[in-house]
Amino acid sequence: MEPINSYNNSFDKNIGLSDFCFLDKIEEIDILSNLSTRFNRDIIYTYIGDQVVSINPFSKKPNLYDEKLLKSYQNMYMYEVSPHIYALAEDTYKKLVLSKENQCVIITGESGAGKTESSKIFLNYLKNISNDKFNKTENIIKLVLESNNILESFGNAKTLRNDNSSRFGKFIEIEFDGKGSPISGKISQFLLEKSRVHSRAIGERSFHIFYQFLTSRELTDRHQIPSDPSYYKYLKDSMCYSVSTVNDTKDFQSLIGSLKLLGWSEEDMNSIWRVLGAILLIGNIEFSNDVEKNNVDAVYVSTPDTLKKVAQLLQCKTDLLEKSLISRSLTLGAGKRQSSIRVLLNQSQARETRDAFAKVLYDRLFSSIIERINVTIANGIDHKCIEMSIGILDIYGFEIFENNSFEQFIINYSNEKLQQLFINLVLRQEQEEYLKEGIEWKTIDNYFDNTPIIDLIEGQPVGLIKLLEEACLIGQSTPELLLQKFNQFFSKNNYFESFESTNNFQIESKSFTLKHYAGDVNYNLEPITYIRCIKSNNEKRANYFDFECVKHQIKYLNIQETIRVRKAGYCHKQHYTRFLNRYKMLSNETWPFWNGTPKEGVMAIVKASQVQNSLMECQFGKKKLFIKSASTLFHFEELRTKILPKVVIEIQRVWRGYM
Ligand code: AD9
Ligand code: MG
Repeated sequence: MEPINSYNNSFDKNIGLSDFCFLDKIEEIDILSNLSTRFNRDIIYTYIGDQVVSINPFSKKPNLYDEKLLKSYQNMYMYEVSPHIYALAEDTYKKLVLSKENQCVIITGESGAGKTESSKIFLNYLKNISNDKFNKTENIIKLVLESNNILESFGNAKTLRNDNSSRFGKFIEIEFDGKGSPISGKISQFLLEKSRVHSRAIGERSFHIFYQFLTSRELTDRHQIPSDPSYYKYLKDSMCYSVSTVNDTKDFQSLIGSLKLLGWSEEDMNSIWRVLGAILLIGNIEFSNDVEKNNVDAVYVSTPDTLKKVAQLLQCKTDLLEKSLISRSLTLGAGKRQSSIRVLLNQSQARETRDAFAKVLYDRLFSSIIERINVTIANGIDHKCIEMSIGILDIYGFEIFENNSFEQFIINYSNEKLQQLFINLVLRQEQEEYLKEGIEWKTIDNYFDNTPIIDLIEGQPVGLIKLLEEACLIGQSTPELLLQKFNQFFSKNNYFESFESTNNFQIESKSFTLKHYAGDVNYNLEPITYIRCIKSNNEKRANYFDFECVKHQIKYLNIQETIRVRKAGYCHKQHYTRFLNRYKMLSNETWPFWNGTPKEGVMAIVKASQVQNSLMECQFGKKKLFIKSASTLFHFEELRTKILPKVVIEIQRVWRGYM
């Protein structure tokens, strides 16, 4: 492990450099070599200025997170300590308290890179510092971490890429009062992959909760449903029931503990189990053609016992449930002439309705659980007491499977948007600001810009989403027609390619490929502050650094260009007036009163503070001061902390003189 205070710019061949910005050459090989040197020494974190790059070791490193180490990050600055998510969490908290402005941490990386684990490590740090500072035993962050446990049971699943893959995006906000004490929290969820309830790739599982629930014989007996997962069609189809790295029995006990801690009673929990049991059994409902009634297309439920059991679990009438599965209502006319009729469904329509029903039930269950968690962690706090917040965004990572459907399209589109935000904030706007402020700067523009692919997806009036939306509204569209439309508009687009193929079973398949920033993905049209996380290998092998796999991620995450901008750029910028107000006591010229321009005042402060290498470290823009390294920023902060008691005494003396 790296010594805690090993943040320095001298190269140590054993542990590499703690900040990529210290690299002399920023070629891909230099980045990879630094990363692998550190990885082989069990050092998984490296800075790029104020960003943390984390590389997933796929093995537990308890020493890296023990309490003693955690405590050693408290009250330290990022530049004083070895790279860690704890350092970023401490820095984020410090910035929150100092600036009284909301902070946000965005965690990116592909599926299985370690985003969710990083978000928990970050929260764990905040939990501990707020415990120490505010002496609260049951603090709000502890409740948020418990809630996370619940959300992972209901929202995570084993995929081919990650045994505990988040199948939804979440934004966690910890809300603070003016003193920096966490008093409340909020969780927002996006894009739950609800189709996982009825279908998924072979070798993957549905959401963890189904398998966890079935481990409890007591509960399955109580609700009189089979406990064998293979009984349920929805679980059977993907042929995977257990995962070597997951202990469903233990996880279920831990889930019950979290539910109780967050205030769920036995009765509340029973309603969850009833809905879960119903969803599983809905998948076993089958339909037959109603030949007797001479209507060959119309269907009836051919598994009446299952239907009855589902109705019993959902506490609804069996005949109404059947009616809603085998028919749909159609509204005709408008205004006073409006009337509705029931249209009977054929077999495939009834099956689609059944699966949609299971999907919606699960989605509502998930949303209702989050709503309830939010009530608990809102802590009954009056909104007026909330002055600032730290937000942590953890969405599911970029995915490329053999079979990619609508879900992957949406997941990858979200990741493109995040990548665009990163490019805009860190690479584009940062450089534009230097130029606007008249700072000497040589533009770095050879980064991977993903604007063309985003334009292709969300373009107006024609983009893939727009055309997809139109096809859904028309209702009569087919994969063939949709692909024709896509081709009509995008056949010459460099980021789009379409395919029509026939497989061994003579089934024609329609698909298209998008050239995403993270790689090419073939989508099937047929129905079937950053913390940058890197996966060390694709096989989830412990402590194994796969050069090609890491190299690919370094490229598309724009790590090389980020280092260039961060290394040559400025870690901090502040409006002159704000800087002057905060640090005016550092110069006799500006303290206690300053009559010149804010820019001249700031120049006087910088001069009086004897910043080392001040010509390099501080650049004076038109409206703002630009500071090159974190250590210089903290130099001002340390001087201020030292001088502040004297200033307070002086103010008191002047005050007494007036009285
Ligand atoms: V996904 O987009 O939700 O599919 P994540 O969230 O990026 O993905 P996750 O945090 O779930 O990945 O990490 C995947 C697995 O890698 C975890 O279950 C751990 O077994 C392993 N992991 C991740 N980070 C660490 C770490 N810092 N130390 C040890 C880790 N193991
Ligand atoms: Mg995750």
